[in-house]
Amino acid sequence: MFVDEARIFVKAGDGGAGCKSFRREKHVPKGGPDGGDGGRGGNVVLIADAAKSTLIDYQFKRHFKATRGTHGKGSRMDGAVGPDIMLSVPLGTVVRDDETGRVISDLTHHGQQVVIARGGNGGRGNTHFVTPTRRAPGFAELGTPGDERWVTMELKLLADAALVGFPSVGKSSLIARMSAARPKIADYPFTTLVPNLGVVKTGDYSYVVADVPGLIEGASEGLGLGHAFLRHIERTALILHVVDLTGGYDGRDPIESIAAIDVELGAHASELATRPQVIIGNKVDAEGAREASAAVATWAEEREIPYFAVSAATGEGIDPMMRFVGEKVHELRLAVPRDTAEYDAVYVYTPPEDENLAVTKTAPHAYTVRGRHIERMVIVTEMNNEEAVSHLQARLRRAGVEEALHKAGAVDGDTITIGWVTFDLEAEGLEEE
Ligand SMILES: Nc1nc2c(ncn2[C@@H]2O[C@H](COP(=O)(O)OP(=O)(O)OP(=O)(O)O)[C@@H](O)[C@H]2O)c(=O)[nH]1
Ligand SMILES: [Mg+2]
Repeated sequence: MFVDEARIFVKAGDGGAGCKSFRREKHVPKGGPDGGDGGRGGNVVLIADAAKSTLIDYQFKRHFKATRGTHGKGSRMDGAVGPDIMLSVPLGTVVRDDETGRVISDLTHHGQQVVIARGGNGGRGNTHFVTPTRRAPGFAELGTPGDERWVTMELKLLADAALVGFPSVGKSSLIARMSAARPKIADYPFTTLVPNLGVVKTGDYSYVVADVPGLIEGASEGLGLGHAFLRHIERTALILHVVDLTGGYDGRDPIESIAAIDVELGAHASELATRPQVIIGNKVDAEGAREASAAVATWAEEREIPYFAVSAATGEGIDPMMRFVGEKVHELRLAVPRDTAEYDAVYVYTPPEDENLAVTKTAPHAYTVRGRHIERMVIVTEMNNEEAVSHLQARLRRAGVEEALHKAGAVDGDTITIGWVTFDLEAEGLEEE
């Protein structure tokens, strides 16, 4: 089966720590706070690149780690941001979060970007914690760690048009005529076992054509090579429906053949039944083919389906057909209601389950608090700094953590775990253990 797959581990850079520092001036023993912020860690970003055609780059090197942000310094000097790692992938790459199986993104447009691991935030310097009662904050925040995860990437064929039809009608011969692709061609059915892609250049346009293995009746139920190949047609805007004007390997009437293939397409997915088609009558050079072609032409005209009689063997009729397909593909591309903003904006993956505040009882008198923003408050706190810890307690209270704990049944003296820190629940708030 033609599935190009890769599984990689990505780790974004950690955020740098904020700085705790005070201005030094002549005659002023302790000036105001002036600690700069830590820099953000580098993201790991996937970028769709039309020049790439496989995921082969990710078969060998499978670990990608972005650099951390640097720490803030005194005199309000912020730390440097860690550079992003850009991983280019071919168009048609579908990325999944390994842990949940959730699709993170389907990269279909050149230049489209997805942040698959976010760099950690830089901690805020002590200048941020000034209040009327705390003129000289003796703490700053630590940075947060960058995301890390395994992702699976799968390349799903992405072509503008697919050559579809019974075996041996000449699909591979046609792609060889139309492009630089050189697939195997032979006079027995199922010569082609994996799809071939070819780039066609004609007139003002160029487009990608797929030569898909032959379909047979029952393909939509899995017969022959069935679903595997029908799946590839799902993603093409135009179907080049190839019919053998000589009747082909089973001597069938061309019009019956067209109808039989249409039944399979429609049975596989209803949207395939209405997908724009161009009918290509191939082998017009062969004996008796011109009469058959005239009949198909009339049939197609009645249904307002474009029809071209061609010969992959002699090249007859190929050029006008290629030009027509180029124009049609162009028209279809323009017709796609494309929210370009969707592709211009960089999508940042955030697993939704990370976001909400949730309390779970893990043992008698033991509770765990989850939720990205809550864990983050704890992560950025220097636990050996009393002032920082009391600031954390106030934040947790404001975020509703104590209320949620009491609702879940926690009582004073119970053990509470948030991130990697354990507290005791006390009347006056969470006390570090
Ligand atoms: N006379 C004639 N024969 C052709 C033409 N095009 C293809 N053939 C022959 O038809 C046979 C099948 O061609 P392929 O291109 O392998 O057909 P296919 O549709 O790719 O077949 P599968 O991969 O098995 O589905 C070969 O023997 C070709 O030489 C044509 O225009 N005229
Ligand atoms: Mg073939």
